[in-house]
Amino acid sequence: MARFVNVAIGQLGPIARSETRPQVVVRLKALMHQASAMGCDLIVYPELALTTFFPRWYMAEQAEIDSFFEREMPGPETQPLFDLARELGIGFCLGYAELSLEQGRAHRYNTSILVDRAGAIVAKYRKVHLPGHAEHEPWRRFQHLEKRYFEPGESFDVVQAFGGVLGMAICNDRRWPETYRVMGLQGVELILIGYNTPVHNPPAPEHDDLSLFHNQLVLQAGAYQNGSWVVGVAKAGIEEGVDQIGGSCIIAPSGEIVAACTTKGDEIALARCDLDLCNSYKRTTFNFDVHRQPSAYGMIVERKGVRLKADGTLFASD
Ligand code: CDT
Repeated sequence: MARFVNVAIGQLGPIARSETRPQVVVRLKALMHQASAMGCDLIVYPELALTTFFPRWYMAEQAEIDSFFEREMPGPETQPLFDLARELGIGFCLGYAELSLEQGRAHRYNTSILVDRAGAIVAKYRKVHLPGHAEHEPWRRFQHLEKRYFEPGESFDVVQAFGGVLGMAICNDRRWPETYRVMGLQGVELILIGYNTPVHNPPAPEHDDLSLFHNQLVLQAGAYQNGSWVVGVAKAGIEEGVDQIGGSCIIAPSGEIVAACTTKGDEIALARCDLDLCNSYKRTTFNFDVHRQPSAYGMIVERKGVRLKADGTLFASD
């Protein structure tokens, strides 16, 4: 029996700092209604979808920082989204800032959850690759303080849901081949990735003109090299003076873009994802059991950064 998942991109335009959770949830619900009316099984929202992208500001007061975090999920302000999902029978993937109390200690993560058609959370992912910096750097036009405000997550797990094997990643994770491969090794068939990507990266302004290209490049490569569907969803547009890329799209296991948003505002785009299209890639070119050579890949996990030989010319082998 064919395994189709009708997936909607739930792209968001900018969220102002003054916008409240209930106001944002109204926007998320409007997109969910559209997705449901178009027969979708699942809608994917961006990273940190309940507030503005707050790591762009240095904040000294913990109480102010914590005002951007959710202490419970669902909480009173997000419950209406879960209720609508259950009523419409549609699943969703949502990014938010998570404040979790573990053995009396507060931990803060950049998190995504996967919610099934019954409104139950079936998977949670905490962002592993936190970009940016940990200290205030006033020379930048805007900050990127994810390393200050979040702890990194620890794993890329997958879950059986929506008739297939699903995984999540968040924004900067999509630039790293390890993200996709760890899930690929668990048989992932559909990877959901929300993002907030400024056009301008202060330490590397020479990349600015390439920001949309790099987005597509990594999403397409990750899909093809692991024989998986990939869904990339932006929070786009000029948010508090910072221009963020759009470019939300759905990539087939062939690496082809099959659906894409065309604006930088709240917008839906859809694809009928046949999970069985993964099979020919997973069984042939990327049959990992047959073709991978893990004994040649030791450095991937043994080494974090580049090390040169003493003469500085060749990579060391140990
Ligand atoms: N949110 C996020 O991870 N954004 C980063 C910006 C990189 S520049 C510090 C990204 O990789 O898109």
